[in-house]
Amino acid sequence: MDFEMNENQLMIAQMVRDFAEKEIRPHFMEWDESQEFPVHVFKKLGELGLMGVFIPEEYGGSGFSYFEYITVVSEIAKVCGSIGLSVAAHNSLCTGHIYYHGSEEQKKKYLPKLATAEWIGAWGLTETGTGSDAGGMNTTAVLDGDHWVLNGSKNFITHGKSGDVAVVIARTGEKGASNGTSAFIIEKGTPGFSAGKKENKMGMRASETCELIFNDCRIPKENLIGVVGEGFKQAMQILDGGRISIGALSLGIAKGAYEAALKYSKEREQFGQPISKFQSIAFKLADMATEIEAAELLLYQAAYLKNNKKKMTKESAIAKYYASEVAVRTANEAVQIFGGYGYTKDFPVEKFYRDAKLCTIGEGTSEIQKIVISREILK
Ligand code: COS
Repeated sequence: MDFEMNENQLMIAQMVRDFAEKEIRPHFMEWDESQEFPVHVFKKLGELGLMGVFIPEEYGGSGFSYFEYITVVSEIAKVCGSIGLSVAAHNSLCTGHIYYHGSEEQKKKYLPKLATAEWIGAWGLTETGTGSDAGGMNTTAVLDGDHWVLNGSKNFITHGKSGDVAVVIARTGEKGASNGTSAFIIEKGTPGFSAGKKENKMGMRASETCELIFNDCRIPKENLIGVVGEGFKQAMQILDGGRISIGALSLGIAKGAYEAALKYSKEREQFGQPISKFQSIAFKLADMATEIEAAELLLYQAAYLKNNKKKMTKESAIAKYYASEVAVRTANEAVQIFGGYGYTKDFPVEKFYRDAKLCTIGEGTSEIQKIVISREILK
């Protein structure tokens, strides 16, 4: 395996860095404070082809591999985790679900709009009572003539309010049965479909998280994705890929925190010398650098398998589990290196610290990743 970034990745990394410096860095704290979801930023990212990173050009996307996808998400997250999270959720979940499991008609109808960010996508699996136990969902979809009728609600949905279209998994069969759920496409404005409470979060505050409510929501029969009963398995496959992007998000946050701490440690003087000269600080930096490089290699391993259409359930879970825990550890040590200043909002590390925590929870907690990994090992 080639460990160098390919030419495309180098070009994309530079493009994303330039974009993030100009369009994100000047505003990210303001969006964080006010919990504003800056839709206009995603429209611009769409113009750059970053909202349909792995969607083929024939459907309006960039047609890149997962290597480029890791570059996009991690470079954005080095500046702002919230924007990185929304890019990851839009690409992997809603857009990815329609691309990997939708019919040709559905792909032609929705992907060009999603890949260009004309439409923002949401994806609904989780419910109030079913987070880790995703298969136990209570939202139902019942066939009535030419329509499916949905009732229930989905929780913690990225772009739940601002999303123009959502892919939603609902119960169509027996509760607990692995073939008891199906996936549907639901457009904003459909009668009976609305957004509920917006969450007030610790971190990732500029990435909108909202409830979806279905009240006798009737959608055309053809909005079913794939066949009846496939919803849970489709969702698991989508999460296999999505976990690579959350790993990339974690990697970006860890790199952002590490780079800030490295720079500060060389500038900040105590006892007559830069604090980087003290072994206690230098060793923290050594640990951070080691773990970041290990996380990156794990991510590229999972991406390599995904690019080659090989099963990567275990590898993506390992990469996501490790990278997200590294993000939390690295951000924690970065705050420590900044000392009192790290605890203020004048420096970026407190935000990396708050944002990083989501990565060990979203798209499957670290504990769920360990279930996935151990089941794969013990099969
Ligand atoms: N790819 C394809 N199929 C998969 C799969 C995968 N990665 N993982 C599971 N399946 C299949 C299984 O093979 C099984 O099929 P059969 O019944 O035909 O044998 C079926 O799905 C049920 O799988 P399993 O028995 O493992 O389901 P569990 O209810 O035990 O759940 C976990 C498994 C815990 C792994 C799953 O519920 C999960 O990932 N939970 C976390 C959800 C999550 O990440 N939510 C965050 C969303 S934020 S966007």
